[in-house]
Amino acid sequence: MKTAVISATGLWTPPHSISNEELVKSYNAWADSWNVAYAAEIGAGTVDPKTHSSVEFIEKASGIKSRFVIDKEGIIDPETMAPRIDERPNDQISVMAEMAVLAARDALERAGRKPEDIDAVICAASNMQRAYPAMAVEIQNALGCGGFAFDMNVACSSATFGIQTAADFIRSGSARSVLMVNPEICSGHLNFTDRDSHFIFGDVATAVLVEEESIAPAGHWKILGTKLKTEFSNNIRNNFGFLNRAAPEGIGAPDKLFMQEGRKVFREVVPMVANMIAEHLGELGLQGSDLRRMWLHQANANMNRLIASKVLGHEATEDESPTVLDTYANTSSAGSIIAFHKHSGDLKPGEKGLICSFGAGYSAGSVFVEKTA
Ligand code: CO8
Repeated sequence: MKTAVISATGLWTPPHSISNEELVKSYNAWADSWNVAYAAEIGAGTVDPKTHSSVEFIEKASGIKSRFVIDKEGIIDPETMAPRIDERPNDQISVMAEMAVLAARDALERAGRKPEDIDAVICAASNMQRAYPAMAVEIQNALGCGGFAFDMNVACSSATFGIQTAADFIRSGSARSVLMVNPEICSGHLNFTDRDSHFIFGDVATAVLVEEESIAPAGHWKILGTKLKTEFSNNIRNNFGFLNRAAPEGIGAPDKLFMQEGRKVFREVVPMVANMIAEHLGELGLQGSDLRRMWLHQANANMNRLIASKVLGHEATEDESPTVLDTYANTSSAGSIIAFHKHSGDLKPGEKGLICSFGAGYSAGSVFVEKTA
C-alpha cells in the first residue's frame, strides 16, 4: 500500500473583519427596532422582547473576538442582517469556486506543483453554493487540473473526511496527487438575528494537497493514520434544501438557517471526540505525550481546552493547542486546517501532531501526522 502525505496547505482569508463590538452594535440596534415593531404583542405578553447581545458574553463563552467575512456591510446593517453576495452570471466563476481557487493556488505554490500535476479535486465544505455542477468540477476547470473532481459535505468535519478520502485514493493507487479544498461561506447560512449564535461563524477557504510520499516535496507531513466517526444528532441542523424552496416558511425561516442546541453539543461532542482520539492513539501505538501539537477544530475555546486536556492529561498551552478562533471565529471545516497552516512551521522532523475536527452529524475526524525532513 502506498503512503499518503500532506505536501502543503493553502489559505485565503476574506478582506473584511467584523469585531464583536461591531456585531453586537448591529444586533442590538436590530433587537431594539424589533421590540418597537412588536410593542403591542410584547405589551400583551404574547411574545418576549429581544434582549441585548454582549461582547463580554461572546468572548467568555466562545473565545471569539472577531471574524472575517465576504461581505461586511450587509451583516452589520440592522436593516439587512445578512451578507449581500450578488448572484453571478453563469459565464463568471462562482464565489465559492473563486475563493477555493485562491486557497488552492497557495497550496500548489508552496508544494511547487502545477495544476496539471493534480489527479483529483475534492471540494469538502458545510454548504455548497448550488446543487450541480459540482463546485469541485468548476474549481478543477478554473485551476486547469486534469483527472476528476467531486463535492462532499460532512459539516465541520468535511476537511478531515476529505483528507481521509484523498489519502485512500493515494493508498489504493487511484490518484497520486489530490487537492482537497474547503471554501466556507458560513455567513451565508448564519442567522444574524439569533442572539445565541449570531457571533459564531466566519468565512474563509483552505486547501490541503495530499500526495503519494514518493513524489512529495521535502518537509512534507506523513499521514500516520486517519479515523472518522459519525453519530446522528438533531442538535446542529439546517433544513435548507431544494425541497423547501417554495414553502411559505422557506428561505429565511429560522430552521432554514444554522440552528443548534449549543449546550447539548458542547456536552455530547467533547467526550465523543476525546474518546475517538484516545482510541485512535491506541490503534497507532501512540500516547497523548507523543503529540507535539494538536490542531483542533475551532468552534469554541472552552471545548478545545477540555478535549486537549483529556488527550494530553494536562491543561494544554497555546503552543500545544493553538487557537485561531479569536480572529477567524468558527469557520466550520476550515478551522483545524487554518490552525495547522498557521502553526505548524516550527515543528521539527519526527515530531507528531493531530489535526482533528468535529461538528454537525455529529461527525468527527482525526488525522495524525509526522513532520519529515
Ligand atoms: N449575549 C449575551 N448573552 C447571551 C448571548 C449573547 N449573544 N447568547 C446567549 N446568552 C445568554 C443565554 O440567554 C443564557 O442566559 P440564561 O442563563 O439566563 O438562560 C446564557 O447566556 C448562557 O447561554 P448558553 O447556555 O447558550 O451559553 P453557553 O455557555 O453554552 O455558550 C455556545 C454558547 C458558545 C454556543 C456554546 O454552547 C458552544 O460553543 N457550544 C458548541 C457549539 C459547537 O461546537 N457547535 C458546532 C457547530 S459547527 C457545525 O458543525 C455546523 C456546520 C455548519 C456551518 C454553517 C454555518 C452557518
